[in-house]
Amino acid sequence: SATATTSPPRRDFISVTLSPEAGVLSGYNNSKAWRRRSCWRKWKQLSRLQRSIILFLFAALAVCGVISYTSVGEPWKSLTNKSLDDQRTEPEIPGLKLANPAVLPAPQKADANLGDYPELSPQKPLKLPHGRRGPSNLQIKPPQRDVRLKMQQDTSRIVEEPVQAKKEEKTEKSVISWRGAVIEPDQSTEPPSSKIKEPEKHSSVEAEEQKEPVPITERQLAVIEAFRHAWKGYKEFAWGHDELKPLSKSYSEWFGLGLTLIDALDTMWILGLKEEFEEARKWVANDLVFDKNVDVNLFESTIRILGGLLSTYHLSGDSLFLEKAKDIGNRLMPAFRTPSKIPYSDVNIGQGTAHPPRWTSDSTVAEVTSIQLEFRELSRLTGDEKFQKAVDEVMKHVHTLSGKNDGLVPMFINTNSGQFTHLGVYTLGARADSYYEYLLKQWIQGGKKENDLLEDYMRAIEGVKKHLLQRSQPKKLTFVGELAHGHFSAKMDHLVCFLPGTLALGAHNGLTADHMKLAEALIETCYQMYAQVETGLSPEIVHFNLHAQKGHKDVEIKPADRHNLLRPETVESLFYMYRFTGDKKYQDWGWEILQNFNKYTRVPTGGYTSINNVQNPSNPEPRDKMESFFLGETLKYMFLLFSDDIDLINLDKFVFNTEAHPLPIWVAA
Ligand code: DMJ
Repeated sequence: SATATTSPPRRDFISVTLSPEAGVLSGYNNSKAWRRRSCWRKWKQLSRLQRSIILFLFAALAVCGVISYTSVGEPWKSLTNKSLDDQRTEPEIPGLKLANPAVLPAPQKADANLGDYPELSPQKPLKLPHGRRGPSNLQIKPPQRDVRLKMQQDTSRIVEEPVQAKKEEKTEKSVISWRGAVIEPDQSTEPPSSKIKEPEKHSSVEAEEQKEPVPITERQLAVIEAFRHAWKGYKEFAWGHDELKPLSKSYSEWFGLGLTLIDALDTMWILGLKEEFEEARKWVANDLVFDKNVDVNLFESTIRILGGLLSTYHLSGDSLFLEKAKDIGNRLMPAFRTPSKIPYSDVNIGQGTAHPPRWTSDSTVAEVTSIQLEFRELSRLTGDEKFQKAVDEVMKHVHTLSGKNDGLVPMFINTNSGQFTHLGVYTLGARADSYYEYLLKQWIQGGKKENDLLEDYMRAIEGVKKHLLQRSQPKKLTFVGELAHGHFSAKMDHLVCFLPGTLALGAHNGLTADHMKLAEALIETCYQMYAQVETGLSPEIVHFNLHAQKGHKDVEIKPADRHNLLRPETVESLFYMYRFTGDKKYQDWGWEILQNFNKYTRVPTGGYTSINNVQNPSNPEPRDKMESFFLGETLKYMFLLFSDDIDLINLDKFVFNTEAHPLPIWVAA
């Protein structure tokens, strides 16, 4: 530019003079006065521009300082508050440690597991959910939540904290809601490849509170009525005992531990029966004592008592139930003291001794492999690894055993040798059923990272397809038979009707769409096991006709098998099928079943009874016993089946144990 040629630009610069003499001459004179004088002199030697630049730099630094304080300060503040909070919420239960994070396996993405399984492919889109809804349907308004919970819910990140008893107590009021509808945000997991849309994430509690409640349906009200009727009988004639005998207006004992009451706790919570729940809670607090010289079956007491207490703890946030769960969990541990670590079937919970049945040293395969969800959860909650270690060891051992047939397991396992016994007989019914169910459910519980479980499950379903599936005549119903030493038998236990629900759950969690197809076929069969019978109630066991014969239905019933114990499996599967497809026919089928229970098993003075003859509507021969699973499972699944609220025990947050007690799915990152 012209200016540049006529008048050379003045170069302003800041010079910093490092004077070696200064130190030497003054003997490293570092006195404050000297430094002040020398700085001042230096400052005065600077040009005005140099001084302005320095002042500007200082001003800029000051502004940056203020900005960074406000943005960094808040998180620090909340971090500090959080740690104080944590300190305040140390567990109160004596001996109850904080959950050891090591117990919770590190989460892993679902698809990370799929690599090993070429046949695993994401499920094809199913029908979109029926009645999508936002909020939980709170029949009874939950108590006001506290501020801390609000803050947790405000965060969009979902983090699972180890549950701490005192923390639960502190937040008890805020977490408690009726019908299990308020689920702590930290109990959520990574969404599976679900075709049902995830509930919308709300950024504030206010938004959540504004969500429209899902109205309770007429059919749900009918279930509540049925439950109340059953409870009336139990309360009047069997309070605190194991099972109601509704005809003789008395009770029977199995373990003497109030089995029906404990099994029914979370059902009451889910149905919103507040008064009944409070009364039962009082019994648990004051009268439930495990220090008793009594033999209990490890499996039955785990799924009903330990499972029932754990799920009630999760739904209610009441640490009483965790204390009791811990007590019974510890008392069951002697069962694992065997040469093979395969547990004995029976434990004396007062004496701390365990033994196999009198006639054998074998245990039932389904029993030793269907206690894992409960013991693993107990470890997670207490921080005591011993529970999980014991049951994981069983699974690892069974995983490696020979004697399987394309993933199908025999029915017995020896507690000394650890080997399968009575080889060659394969069923999905009694003694093997829930082995298959728990393979999938443990995999889901643990965040879908335990590949051995998934592998065993996938193999087993392939084994079912290869060896046990057949079609009946005349309706060509797909059913699961049994294999005995190479011979196929067209016999199917009602117990097998858990399978369609389990298959659907697997498909919902990203397993192959074939499983859903099979589930659809099998649930139709299970429904026909009711529909083709005179009372509209299924017998315990059916035999399917493989060849068409004039005047014969698909289903044949042998005299010894025509009883009905009020079992849940078909209703359970109907619930899963409705949740995942939204097809109303499943609700209609369940409704028919409920009506037939009311017609043939309801005892006017209170309670329901199992019956001896489903083929005789004029005299179904009441057996005078109401099994605890009628309240624990059958009516619970009915209520959930008739609900249009996917948040009423959200299947992406909870996994049901084999006694229908929902336990949280551990968080996947
Ligand atoms: C229940 O105790 C459980 O569902 C178990 O897995 C099988 N038997 C009964 C119900 O039929």
